[in-house]
Amino acid sequence: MWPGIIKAYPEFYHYENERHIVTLLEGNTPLIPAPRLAEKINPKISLYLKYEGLNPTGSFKDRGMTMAVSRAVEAGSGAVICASTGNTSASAAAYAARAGIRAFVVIPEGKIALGKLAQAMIHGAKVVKVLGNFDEALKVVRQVSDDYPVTLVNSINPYRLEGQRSAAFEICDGLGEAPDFHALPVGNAGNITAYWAGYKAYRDAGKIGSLPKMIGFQAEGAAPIVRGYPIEQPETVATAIRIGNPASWKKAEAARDESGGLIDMVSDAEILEAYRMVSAVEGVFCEPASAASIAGVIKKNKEGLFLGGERIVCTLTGHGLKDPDNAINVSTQPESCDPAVTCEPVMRKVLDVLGL
Ligand code: AN7
Repeated sequence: MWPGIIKAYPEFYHYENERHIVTLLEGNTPLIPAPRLAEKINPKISLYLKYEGLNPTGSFKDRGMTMAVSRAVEAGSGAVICASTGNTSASAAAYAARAGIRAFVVIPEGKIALGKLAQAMIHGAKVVKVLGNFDEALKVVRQVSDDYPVTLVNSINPYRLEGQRSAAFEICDGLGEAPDFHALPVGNAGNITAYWAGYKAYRDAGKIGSLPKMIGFQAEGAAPIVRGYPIEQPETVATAIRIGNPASWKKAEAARDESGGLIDMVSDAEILEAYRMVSAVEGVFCEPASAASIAGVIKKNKEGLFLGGERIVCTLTGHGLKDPDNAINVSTQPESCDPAVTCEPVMRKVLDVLGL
């Protein structure tokens, strides 16, 4: 049985006492080949989707949270706190519940997807909405965790990124080597940092011979790294990455530069198009922020970055069910009909769509 990332990778995760491990058996997510999507983008590339939406709380955050909450429990902490655009709070709430400790989550009012809010609430976290954005929420929780006995579990907690490295390990295990390119969305910039650290650790352990180029994508309205200055009022439909001053800014730039990669931005329209396309063409439902990785690959392909023959992994960071509102908004709306009166509208639809 898969034991969760800490026990699955004993070479990379040390623990003193097994009883302190808090796990929901996160990790071991599928690396799904995406040939139909590749066909549409560029038939000469091989595309894989690391579907992180299949983690226990529906996002990659669980890989970091098992580490951060385990260490908090080990240190005798009775509470965790985080600021969040949604997924961190869902994960922190679930792992705190699992550990039997308290969770406090601070979220930007009105700007988090419905599923994520539901998760934090049902797991019993104390939720505070701030009339501000993620960056302001992060300032608040840093202050509170400095002054009171609550453990900060945002990605400035180093255990978070240590845990998130495990996704890179799994990809290398699956492919038998590192991919040529690794594409992912960039918000607070922790995940791109963690993946890069993971690939390097795997290479240093002799498990892979080469390293990927890291290609990260921000949303145009929330692209501080691309523009080179913090964004005071970040805006994007991809609320998960609506972040104007990323905590791991410098580390993400280091990952970009050391790997020979890039960090670019994609528009909301490009994000939503990729979001719809991967759902419709591959049957893989991710949240809008996750689709920034695919939108980025599409953009870079148009610019001629891929010569053919490359293996490209896109991390799909969160499950589409987190954000039902956006899914409904970008889709064709269903028609109504009263079967007691006539089945004609349904028949007409079938004939129409199948071209009969
Ligand atoms: C689906 O939950 O920052 O660049 O507070 O939820 O490591 O921040 C979420 C980020 C990408 C960006 N995709 O990752 C939070 C939070 C999804 C996310 C990101 C997030 P980072």
